[in-house]
Amino acid sequence: MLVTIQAQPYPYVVPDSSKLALVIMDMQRDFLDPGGFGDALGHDVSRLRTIVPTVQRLQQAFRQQGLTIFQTVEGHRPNLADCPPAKLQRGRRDLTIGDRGPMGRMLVLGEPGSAIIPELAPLPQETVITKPGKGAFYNTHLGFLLQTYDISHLILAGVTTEVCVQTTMRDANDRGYECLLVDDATESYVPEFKQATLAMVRAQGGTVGWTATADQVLAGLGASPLSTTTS
Ligand code: TIU
Repeated sequence: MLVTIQAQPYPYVVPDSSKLALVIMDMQRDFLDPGGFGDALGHDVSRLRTIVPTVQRLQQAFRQQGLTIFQTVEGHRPNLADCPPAKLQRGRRDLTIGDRGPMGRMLVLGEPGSAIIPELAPLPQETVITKPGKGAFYNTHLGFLLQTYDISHLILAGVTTEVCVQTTMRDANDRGYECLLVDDATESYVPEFKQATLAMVRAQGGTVGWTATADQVLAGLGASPLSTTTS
């Protein structure tokens, strides 16, 4: 099915919906819940919760149409062998990666804080990419899986807009993927960083890709913009 989404800076056209994937980034407790990594960085994590219903609507629409969904989680092995010292030492806070907080060791895979929030829990057949960096391609299988499934168009959602989402979108763009960032399904701890990222993405005729609202994406998919979720 041809998909046309009324996006900025101009319509986003997907030749066939089978080539499209939704990439939901890092909606994990470490970033969204009090006591996690985002909190330890000194942020008000409640800001990020506001997008959950919108991300759920996208997730539900992709599921209903049988389209591909990837989720990502930022986290490291328990021995932190995949966490470069430069990343470990960054932040200069009391608590850092690997330290024990109320949700277990921060940004360590398998700990409670590394879990995707229950509202967006993946189905068993959906792929979760664990990643040691900010971008979803670095040291992961994402590129391999996108090639395997012949995906060329990525719809991005999740957190944080200017860190993991933007890094991934720029990297995907350089790799030849056509990327659209859903502006009300991504959020930042710093509102102006989100707005700046959206503006940068669509500047220069879409130098990194497109932006659109979730309603515009759902309308393009032929899904009801008003569809709600029961979970
Ligand atoms: N997922 C993601 O964006 N990781 C971060 O570390 N974000 C910050 O905003 N620090």
